[in-house]
Amino acid sequence: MTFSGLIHHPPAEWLKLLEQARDRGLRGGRVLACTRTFCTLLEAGGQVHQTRIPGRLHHLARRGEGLVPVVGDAVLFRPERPGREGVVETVLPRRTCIVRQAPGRSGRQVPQVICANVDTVLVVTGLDLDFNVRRIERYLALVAGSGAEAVLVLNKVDLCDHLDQRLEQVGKLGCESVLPICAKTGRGTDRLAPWLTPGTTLAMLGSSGAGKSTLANLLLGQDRQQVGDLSDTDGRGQHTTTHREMFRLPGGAFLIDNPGMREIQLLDEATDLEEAFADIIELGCRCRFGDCRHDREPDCAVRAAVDRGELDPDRYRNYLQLAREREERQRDY
Ligand SMILES: Nc1nc2c(ncn2[C@@H]2O[C@H](COP(=O)(O)OP(=O)(O)OP(=O)(O)O)[C@@H](O)[C@H]2O)c(=O)[nH]1
Ligand SMILES: [Mg+2]
Ligand SMILES: [Zn+2]
Repeated sequence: MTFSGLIHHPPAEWLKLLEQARDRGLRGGRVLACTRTFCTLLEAGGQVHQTRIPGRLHHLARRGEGLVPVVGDAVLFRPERPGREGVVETVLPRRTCIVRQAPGRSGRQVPQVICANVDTVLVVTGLDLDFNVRRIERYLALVAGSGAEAVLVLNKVDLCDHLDQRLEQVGKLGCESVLPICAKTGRGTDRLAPWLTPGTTLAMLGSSGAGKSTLANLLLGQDRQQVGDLSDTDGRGQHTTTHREMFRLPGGAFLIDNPGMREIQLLDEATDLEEAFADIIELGCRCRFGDCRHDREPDCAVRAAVDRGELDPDRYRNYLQLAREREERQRDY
């Protein structure tokens, strides 16, 4: 068995490792769902295996010598036999990973990989009260640091009377693909087709209530994921989806539905400011000081661009805020 159908163009390294492990009775699979100790795997032939994650993997990971599986990972595993459970042996090197901040043992926020080997992240935002340009910008920065491509999905067009204005607002964020859709009826979702080729992996990120699971059900063609009911709440603080899970879509692409994220979890080490704010970095080359922070330094080309009206002041402020937060975190470590 290879990884065929499980991922688009499996890296040569994976195939080599699988080949070497075959003599030891190991096989390759992808993680559909997992807890700390158990993992549901999909094998190339379509077989699903329930496997144990041995303590050894956690030990090794703590020493920085290995990985503990997350959804989307490719692994080598020993299949179950009568009277014996299947076991995950190794996690194969990750092509990309999506990282968020999570409270660590000390209570301090630490980076945590939430899913791996994702080709495209759908940043899902509702065009209702959920809409917040600064938050979208943070999601895009998080994706920029992950190695995956970002597609901005503006959901609930049916509830929006001023789409043009919204499109103009997000137009300044530099995301190439912006898709207004209605996940409830499917309107506009055919434009997702180019990202749904067989073997590609998509993950959805966005606040609770943005409509991620509604979109997952639509793409799956069936109601697999429970959808939230916002009618009797203000739509905040309630997570309908509590587990992360990867689904195989009818066309052969994979889709990871995530629980909604809290704001704080967006600020993370992997956030790639340089990539997300490429326009500001470029302007910064013309500042008087090479290490200009674009704050109060004299002859700052970035501030000059804001003054001339060439750079959106909100975008500039958000950049300063994120850069400051990153600096503080780096001081903490
Ligand atoms: N009007 C309208 N409502 C929608 C649309 N898409 C989703 N909804 C509604 O929004 C609510 C939340 O949808 P979910 O799919 O559960 O949201 P979610 O992003 O999965 O939320 P969490 O699982 O909590 O992270 C539900 O009541 C959906 O019916 C849409 O396109 N238009
Ligand atoms: Mg959900
Ligand atoms: Zn400057």
